Amino acid sequence: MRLWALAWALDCCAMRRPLLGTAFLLAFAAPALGWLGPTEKHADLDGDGSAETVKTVRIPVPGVTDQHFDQTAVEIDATCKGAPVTKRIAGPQDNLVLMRVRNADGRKGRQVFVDLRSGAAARLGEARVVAWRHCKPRQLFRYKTDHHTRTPRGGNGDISGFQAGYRKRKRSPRLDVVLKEQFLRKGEPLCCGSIRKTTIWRYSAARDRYFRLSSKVRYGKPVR
Ligand SMILES: [Ca+2]
Repeated sequence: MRLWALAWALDCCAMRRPLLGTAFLLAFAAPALGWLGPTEKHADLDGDGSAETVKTVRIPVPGVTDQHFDQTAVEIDATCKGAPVTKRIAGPQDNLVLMRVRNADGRKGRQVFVDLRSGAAARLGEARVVAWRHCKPRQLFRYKTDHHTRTPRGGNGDISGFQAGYRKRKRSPRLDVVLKEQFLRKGEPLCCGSIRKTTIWRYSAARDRYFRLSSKVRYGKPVR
């Protein structure tokens, strides 16, 4: 069984296990409970020799006093022309699942990969690859489940989950993004969409962003 097929099998029906491949690194969602505390990373994002900071920030939910329900956004702190600059690059969602800083586009510096989730089972949310160019964030890849890719034939238009992660390319320093979405058939429980769509996104230097390279749909046995 291929790794991602195993991942899908484990992902079904709220069975979630961490799984990490060397050539195929995927983000696996943990249950979303709200704000989980600060996360911070330091890396040279624009390749100018000095480090920027990527951090989570707490976003209060209006009208809700319990801080555990506060949401999470991701920001970059940098120094530009001697002055501090802070820019939001992702969120808010309930919490952060994964934040990495890697070189994905082959240019100088590193990009921020984030996976943020919302909802009781953390099935929905967003994933992004964000570069820092000339003191501004640039969204190289942006996926939100409320703007999912086109529903495959037989789907009811809703998704029950997604996974996003990098995949190495042969003979290239650049990383592809692999997006796996689980679409629901009519009548299927919200946990377990049986239509699985895998979309490969590839970085284009000319466009300075990821573009959709290919999609593949697999129809599993309907869940009843
Ligand atoms: Ca820098």
